[in-house]
Amino acid sequence: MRSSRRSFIKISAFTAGGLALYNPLQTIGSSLTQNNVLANSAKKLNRTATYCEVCFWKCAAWAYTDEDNQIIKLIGNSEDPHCYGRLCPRGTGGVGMYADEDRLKTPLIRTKIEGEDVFREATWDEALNLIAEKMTTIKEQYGPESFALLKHGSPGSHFEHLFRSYGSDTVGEPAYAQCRGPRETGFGLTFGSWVGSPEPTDIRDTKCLVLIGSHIGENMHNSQVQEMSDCIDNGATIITVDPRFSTAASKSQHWLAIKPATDIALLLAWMNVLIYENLYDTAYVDLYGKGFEELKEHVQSFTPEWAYGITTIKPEEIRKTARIMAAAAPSVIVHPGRHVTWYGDDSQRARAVAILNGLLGSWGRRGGFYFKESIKVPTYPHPEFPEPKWSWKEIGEKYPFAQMGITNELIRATIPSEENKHQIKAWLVAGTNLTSTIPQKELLEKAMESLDFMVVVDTMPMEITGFADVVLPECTYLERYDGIRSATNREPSIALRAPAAPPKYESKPAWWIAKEIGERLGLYDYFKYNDFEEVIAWQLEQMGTSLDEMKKIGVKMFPRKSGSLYLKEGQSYEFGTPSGKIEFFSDALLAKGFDPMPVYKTHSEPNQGFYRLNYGRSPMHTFSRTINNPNLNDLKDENKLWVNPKVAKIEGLRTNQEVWLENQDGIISTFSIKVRVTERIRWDSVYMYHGFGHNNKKLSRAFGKGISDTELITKVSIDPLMGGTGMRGNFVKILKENPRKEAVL
Ligand SMILES: Nc1nc2c(c(=O)[nH]1)N[C@H]1C(S)=C(S)[C@@H](COP(=O)(O)OP(=O)(O)OC[C@H]3O[C@@H](n4cnc5c(=O)[nH]c(N)nc54)[C@H](O)[C@@H]3O)O[C@H]1N2
Ligand SMILES: Nc1nc2c(c(=O)[nH]1)N[C@H]1C(S)=C(S)[C@@H](COP(=O)(O)OP(=O)(O)OC[C@H]3O[C@@H](n4cnc5c(=O)[nH]c(N)nc54)[C@H](O)[C@@H]3O)O[C@H]1N2
Ligand code: SF4
Ligand SMILES: [Mo]
Repeated sequence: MRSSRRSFIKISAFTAGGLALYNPLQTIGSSLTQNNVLANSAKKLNRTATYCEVCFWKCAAWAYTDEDNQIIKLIGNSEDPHCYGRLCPRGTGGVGMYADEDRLKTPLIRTKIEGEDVFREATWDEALNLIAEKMTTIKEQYGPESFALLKHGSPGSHFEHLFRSYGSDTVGEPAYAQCRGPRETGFGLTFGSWVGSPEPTDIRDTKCLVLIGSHIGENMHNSQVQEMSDCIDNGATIITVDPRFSTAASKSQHWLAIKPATDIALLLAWMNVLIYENLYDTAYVDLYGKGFEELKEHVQSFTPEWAYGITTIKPEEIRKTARIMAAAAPSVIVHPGRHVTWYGDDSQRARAVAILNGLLGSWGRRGGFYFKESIKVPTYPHPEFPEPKWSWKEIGEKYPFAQMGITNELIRATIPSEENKHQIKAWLVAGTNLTSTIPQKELLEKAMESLDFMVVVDTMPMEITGFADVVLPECTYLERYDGIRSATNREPSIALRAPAAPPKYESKPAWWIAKEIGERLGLYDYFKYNDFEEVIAWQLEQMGTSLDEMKKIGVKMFPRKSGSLYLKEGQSYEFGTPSGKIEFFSDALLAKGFDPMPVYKTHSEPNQGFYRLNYGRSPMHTFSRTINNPNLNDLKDENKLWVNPKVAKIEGLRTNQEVWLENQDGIISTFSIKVRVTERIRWDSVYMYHGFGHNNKKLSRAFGKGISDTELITKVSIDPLMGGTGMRGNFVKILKENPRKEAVL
C-alpha cells in the first residue's frame, strides 16, 4: 500500500453471508404477476409510497413491509408514467440495497495506527463536529468556494442546499460530463431545449424508432422499454445503429453494424438522402428552420457512397433506411441517446441527430418528440444564498457550451497547478463512486491525494470511501423521506418517497446529515424544520394536495398548462434558440470558432493486436452500485468479455477462458475476465458490461469479480464544446497468461 495519507484504505472482508431474499423477475415484471405474489403471501402487509433510487428513472413504487416491519417486496405504482405499474429487475431487487449486510453501519474517521492509515468507528457527533470544523477553517483560509460537492442522485439536493447556504456552488455530477451533457448541448443549440430526463420521446406512438447506440432493453429505462415493446407490437420499424448486436438490434428490421466512431458520417449521409431525394418535411423546415440552404450545400458531397468507405454500411442500406424514416415522418424518432460521451465530438454528433430530427419534422409531433411539462415544487422558505465569488462556471470556463459543472474539470482544479485560477481544497462526495465512474484513474487519485479534506456519504463501502477522511453512512432510499419527485412527462406528475422502515444500523438520511452540519456552521435559518417531513408536508399543501393524500396514492398527476403535446398544423412557434428557429446552421457555434454544422472527423484506431474497448449496461445492474446487492448479484455476478469468433480464432480463445487485458498505455486489469465468443460483436472491438471488477474486499459478493472498464479508460477525448470525457477511444490487447507472477491481493 502506498504511504500517502490519501491512499486507499483496504479493510479485510467481512465473512460472506446473506442469501438472496428472492429472485427478481427476469424482465420488467407484469403488475399482475407481482400482485399475485403479494396475494399469495400469508402475512399481513403494509405499503409505503416511495420512488426507486436504483437508477435515475425514479419509478414510483410501493414498499411492502411485514408485521415485523421488514421490507419484503417492491411493486410499481400503477398510476406512475415512469413505470406503468411495473418495476425493472433492478427496481424489484432494490430491497437488496436495504438488506445488504455489507452496508456502511457507522460513521468512520481516518486515523493512523502504527504508521498505517485505518478507519475507526466514530459517533455521529464526532464525525459531524469534525466536518463542521474543517468546513469552517477551509472557508476562513481559502473561501467556501474551494469546498466542492461531487454528487449524484437524491442525496445531492440536500448537500447542494447545505453548500449554497455555506457559500459554495462548486458542484458537479457524472451524469453531465460522463453521460448526457453533449446531448443537452447538441439539442439545446438546435432546438433551444434540453432533452432532459425522462426523454420526451413519444415512443408508444412512433412508426419508426432509430437508435444510435442507445441499447434500450439492456439500458432498462423502464417506461421507455415498455413503450418500445408496445410500438413494436403496433408495427413500428426499428433501426439500430450499433457495432454490437444489442438486444435492441435483435428487435430491429435494420441493424446497421457500424464501424465504431463513424456515426457522424452516417448521419450526414442520411441528411444527404433526405435533402437530395426531396424526402424531408419541406413545410416544417420552411416554417421552423434556419440555415437550411447552408445545410443543403454542406451535405452535398456526403453521399451514401462517401459514407460507405467510412462506416462500412452499404449505400443501399443507408438510402433504404433514410426512406423508411421519411415515410414514417413525422412519427419518427432518431433517439438522442443518453450516455453519449464517446469520442470527443459528441456534442456535434448530438447536433447531427437533432438536425436529422429537424429535417424529418419530428420535434413537437405525435410519434416524434412531445412537448414535455413538469410542475414546480415550491421552495421551502429560507434566506437568500450568499453569492459565491466563483463556482463551477469559472472552473469550466474553457468550455463555452457547458451548462453544468464539469466533474473532470473540478478534479483537474483540485490538483495544484500554476494554471489554476481557482484551487479546490476539499470535497464532499455523495452518491457517486468516482473510482468506477470517472476515467483517468491516475488524475483522480492525484486530485484526491492533493485534498486537505474529503468526506464521502454513501450507503455501501464502495471504493471511493477508501479515500475519505470521514465516511458517513446514509440509510437507503427505503428508509427515508426525500425531495418530492417532479419530472417532465406528457403530463406533470409528482411522487412521494416516505420511509418504509426505520434506518438500519447507525445510518441516517442525507437531509438529516446536511441539516446537522448546517446547524454546526450556524446556518440555522436555512434549516428551519425538525424533520424533513415538515418540508414535504408544506410543499404538498402549497401544491393543493397533502402528505396524507400522497401517502395513500404515492403519485399524483396534474393537468397540463403549457398547451398541446404537439404542434398544430401550420402553428407559429418560437423555439428557445437565439433565432427562435430550429438552427440547422448555428451562429453561436461559429462565433466561438466551432463548426456551425457537424463535420465528420477521423478518430484513432487500434494498432495491430489491439481491439477497441466497448462497454455498456448490464440489464440486471446499475453501474457499480448494485453488483454487491444480494438479489441482483444472484442474477449476475461477473461480466464477460465479448469476442468475435474471428478474434477468438486469431487469439486462440474459447468461451469461459480466463484472460486479462492490457490497454494502449500499458495498464493491466486488476482482475481477470471470462471470454464469451459471440458473433454479436464486430471483430475490431471487444465488449463488457460496466460496473464490475470491484476491488474493495468489504464488498463480499462483488470483490474480484470481472474487470472494471474504467481502470482501462486512461485516455479520454474531451468535447471542446462542453468538456465531456469521450471514453470509447481506448484499445486493449488480450493476455492469456496471468501477467502478475504473484496473485493479486
Ligand atoms: N440496466 C441498466 N440500465 C441503465 C443504466 C444502468 O446502469 N443499468 N444506466 C442508465 C444511464 S444513467 C444511462 S446514461 C443509460 C445509457 O444507455 P445508452 O444511452 O443506451 O448508452 P450508450 O452508451 O448509448 O449505449 C451503449 C451501446 O452503444 C454501442 N456503441 C459503442 N460504440 C458505438 C459507436 O461508435 N457507434 C454506435 N452507434 N454505437 C456504439 C454499444 O455497443 C452499446 O450497445 O442507461 C440507463 N439505463
Ligand atoms: N467506464 C465507465 N464510466 C462511466 C460509465 C460507463 O458506462 N463506463 N457510465 C457513465 C454514466 S452514464 C453515469 S450516469 C455515471 C454514473 O455514475 P455513479 O452514479 O457514480 O455510478 P455508481 O457506480 O452507481 O455509483 C453510485 C454510488 O452511490 C451510492 N449510493 C447508492 N444509493 C445511495 C443513496 O441513497 N445515498 C448515498 N449517499 N449513496 C448512494 C452507491 O453505493 C455508489 O457508491 O457513470 C459514468 N461513468
Ligand atoms: S428503471 Fe428500474 S432501476 Fe430505474 S428507477 Fe425504474 S425500477 Fe428503478
Ligand atoms: Mo448516465
